[in-house]
Amino acid sequence: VRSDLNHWIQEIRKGEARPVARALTEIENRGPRSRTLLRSLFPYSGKALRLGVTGAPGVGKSTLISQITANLRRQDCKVAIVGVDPTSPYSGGSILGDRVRMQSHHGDPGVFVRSMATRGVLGGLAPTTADVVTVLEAAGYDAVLIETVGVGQAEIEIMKWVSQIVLVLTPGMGDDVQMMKAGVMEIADVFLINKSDQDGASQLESQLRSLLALLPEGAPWPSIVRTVATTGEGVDQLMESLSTRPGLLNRLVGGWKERLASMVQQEVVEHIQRCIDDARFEKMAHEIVEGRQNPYELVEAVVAEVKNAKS
Ligand SMILES: Nc1nc2c(ncn2[C@@H]2O[C@H](COP(=O)(O)OP(=O)(O)OP(=O)(O)O)[C@@H](O)[C@H]2O)c(=O)[nH]1
Ligand SMILES: [Mg+2]
Repeated sequence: VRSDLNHWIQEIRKGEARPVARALTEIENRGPRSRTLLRSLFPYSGKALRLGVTGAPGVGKSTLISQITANLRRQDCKVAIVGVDPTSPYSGGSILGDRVRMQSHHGDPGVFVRSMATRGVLGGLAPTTADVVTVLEAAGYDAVLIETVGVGQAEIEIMKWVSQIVLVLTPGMGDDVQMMKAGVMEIADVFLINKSDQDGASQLESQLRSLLALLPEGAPWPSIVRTVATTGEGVDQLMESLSTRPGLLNRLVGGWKERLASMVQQEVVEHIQRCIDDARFEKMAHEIVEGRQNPYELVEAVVAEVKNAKS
């Protein structure tokens, strides 16, 4: 079993699509081998450009990601694309549409496409994103592009694991921009006005500029870029502005260090829960209630047991 696992890890390290896909499934399901995989792969992670692309349905995120991918491929970067579907635990219609849009990269071994559901283990969401990125980085992808729809709490959680965020808007969204919550505005590194071939791009840009003027003094200034994702116009400028900016997110939404600490904390709790199942905790509570056990002694016994357990 051990050598099977080693073989699997070697295949992932070579960037072979099937073993990588299997590893992601194992992690999404929190399967029995997911921890061992992550532990072995972690040392090889941490090197990719992690880009989050978010925005309302239909603004052109997938088309844009396809263009960004083409741009990165010209620079010989290997690219992994992760589409996060917030609505359904199974691949919904939009994922199917993405398959079509990603067709131009079909058969290119340097591009890996994966969709993920966010529904599932409650609270397990953010660490899962971090874990998915760990696998993809260890598999040698130079860039991980994550598409999410909208900017709800779940998306913000996901975006905590990327280094830069592109918020995609389209002409005519001026009212939405006015309503945008401060928290959302502040996490975007780039405000992208896509579909700039349509009327109203300049108007949206001036609305954005007056809104950004409200950012607190000294706050890093996000850039505004116009694109036409269908033709690729403006994508070079986008790449340029991404390469010259340090990500805003790390400075604004809590620290990276705190995020890692809370991830470790959650892992520790899960580890303990795996060692001692709920039924036993139930039984312990019962015995305490009946006065047959001392809770403080029980805690010490549990801690000792966890210490001796192998993960
Ligand atoms: N005119 C114009 N159409 C565009 C542009 N970018 C994308 N589109 C079109 O907009 C539609 C939606 O594009 P997608 O890339 O699927 O948008 P999305 O944001 O990924 O959509 P969801 O994943 O469903 O939220 C498609 O028909 C695209 O061809 C653009 O710059 N100009
Ligand atoms: Mg899409």
